[in-house]
Amino acid sequence: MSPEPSHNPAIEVYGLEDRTFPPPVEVACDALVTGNELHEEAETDYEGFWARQAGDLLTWHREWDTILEWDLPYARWFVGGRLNAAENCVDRHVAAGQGDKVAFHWEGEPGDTRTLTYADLQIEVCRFANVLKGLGVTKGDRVAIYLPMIPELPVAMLACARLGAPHSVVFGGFSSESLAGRIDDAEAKVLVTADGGWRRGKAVPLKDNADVALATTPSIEHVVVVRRTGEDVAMTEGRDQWYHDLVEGASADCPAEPMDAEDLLYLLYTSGTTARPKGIMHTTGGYLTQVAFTHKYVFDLHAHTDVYWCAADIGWVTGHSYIVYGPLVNGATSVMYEGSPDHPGRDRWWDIIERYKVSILYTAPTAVRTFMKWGTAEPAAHDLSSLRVLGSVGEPINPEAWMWYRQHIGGGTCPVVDTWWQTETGAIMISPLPGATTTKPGSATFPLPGVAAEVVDDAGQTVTQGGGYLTLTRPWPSMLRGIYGDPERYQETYWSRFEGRYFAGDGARIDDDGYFWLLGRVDDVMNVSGHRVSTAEVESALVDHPGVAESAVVGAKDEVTGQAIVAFVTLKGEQEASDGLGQELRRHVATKIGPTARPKTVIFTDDLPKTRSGKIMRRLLRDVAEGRDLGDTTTLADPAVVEEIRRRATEAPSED
Ligand code: 7RM
Repeated sequence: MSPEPSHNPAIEVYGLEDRTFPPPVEVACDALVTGNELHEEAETDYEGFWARQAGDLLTWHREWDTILEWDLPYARWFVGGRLNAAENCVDRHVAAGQGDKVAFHWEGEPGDTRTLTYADLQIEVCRFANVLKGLGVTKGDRVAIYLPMIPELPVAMLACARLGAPHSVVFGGFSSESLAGRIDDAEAKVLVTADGGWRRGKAVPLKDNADVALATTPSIEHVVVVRRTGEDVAMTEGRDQWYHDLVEGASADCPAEPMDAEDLLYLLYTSGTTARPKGIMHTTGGYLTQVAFTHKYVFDLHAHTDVYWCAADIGWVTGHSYIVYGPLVNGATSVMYEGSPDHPGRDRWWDIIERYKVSILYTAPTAVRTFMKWGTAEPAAHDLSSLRVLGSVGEPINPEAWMWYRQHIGGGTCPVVDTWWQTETGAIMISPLPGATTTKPGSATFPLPGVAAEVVDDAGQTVTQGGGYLTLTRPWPSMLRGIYGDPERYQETYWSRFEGRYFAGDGARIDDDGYFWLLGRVDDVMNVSGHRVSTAEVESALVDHPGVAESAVVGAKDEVTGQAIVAFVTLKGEQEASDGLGQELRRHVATKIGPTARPKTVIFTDDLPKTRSGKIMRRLLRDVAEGRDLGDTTTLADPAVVEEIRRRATEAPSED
């Protein structure tokens, strides 16, 4: 345990992780970046640095006049420049002779497959763009997309981009109510959906859900329905049409609309502290520049040889930036998979990696921890030697999961890049570069070239060592341009807590070597007898115990200490919950971190409630914990608790 901090820090941090992993020779010898050159170039002139990336990575119809106009909190990048996103993702690769190159190796959950080359993609995108045009969609109109992970999803997004019609993709796991709210906020004119999608062998009834939503969405004039599952669906005369019928007669020739660099590319809704979700706005030139830059350098992309797989859903920003726009701008070959990781068996991912020889895998800590729970036999039974870089995103990745990922998926040699970013940042902001950065398990390491991040204390003073609030001190090309229809909320949410800084809502720590350690949302920081302890750190200590698969830690109101630490714990398959084990876990945390961080109560449960994007629903757990009489010891696997978690999780709105 490190000594108590001497001043009054925003977040106290005790845990120390001293393992380090320099870039492996096999990666470094051929890596795009092996030293500090990009960071140095960017620090000398960061606007010029981004302009060079914009010029190198994208094709422009007209060059920009000004790199950046910054009038806090409003940024305009590459002002006066004109380009089209679909053209950058598709046409220019075909024109450069790459038409036969595979853009997507797509695999459906039932095992059906489709291969889309860049030439195929061009035809599909143009045809569907003409379909949309025929339905009256013109530049500036919003199009809502509610599809499963099938090729028509990226095709529909790119068709919108081709016409300059911003898309609003709504994750297929969202309810009718969420869909309706998002359609109404954006006043979308057209909805693109499907009869359904496959998930764990079952057909998810997307069209049925959409029909419920459509009862309260007056702006929708047309609905286009992709046939995926073949289930019977109701088609409303005059409003609903089949995708395949429309596309059949459509021309494959559709000129791309030259867009202003600052024209809206898409809206993506993300939930905030209030019930009303925020329509995060992303524009064209800056967004594409930074997603292409980060996709190329963070994953050390060798576009001619790599097979890249981001296993997120396109309904989240990770899918927008790192399944669709980043990889396609870079002309990469990707895998895209429709379904769940345990269908038909728990080795589905490893089977996919082996068959397509995936070399770069990008996923979330929650997936890694699920695989840990399932054991090492499944990945060990497959040849995963094609992998060379592993990425993580979405939550803090605890050192044990990081080590497991590197060892059992990465064969003990692949660099792990822990990438910190948000829907609002549009692209990765803090991450190692696999050929250049010495990593530490659980640390996202350093801000990327061109990115300026600082940790500050409650008063907004810079913290150079220790814990505090993570802020961004300069505009960046892929930053959100606002919240759709609500400029005040934009200013208030992101730019008011610390003057002149963007506040991300996350806590972070900087260690003695200047490494950044993300500590999760500051709303998740607990206050125990005046000590501000991060939930992420206690969770990490718990998962470090060999019996623990996953944990979620919350601060519950406590008369004596203000808040008391309550740990919800799921155990690995072979472990039995017992009072003794509960005590052992409490001791384990006290030893790893310090007595302040010792959980008051440990509650064993089979499952943790998670959002659709895999983030733990701590607010819900806090309610469960606060509704109970917490003894000073552990609570055993209490069926009532488990029941309550389940009930509340089902009742909770299906927001992210
Ligand atoms: C990409 C994405 C954003 C929030 C963010 C953090 C958390 C994301 C990491 C992380 C620690 C990471 N967008 N987060 N990545 N925390 N380490 N590498 O997830 O808008 O859905 O969520 O996710 O709290 O603010 S998001």
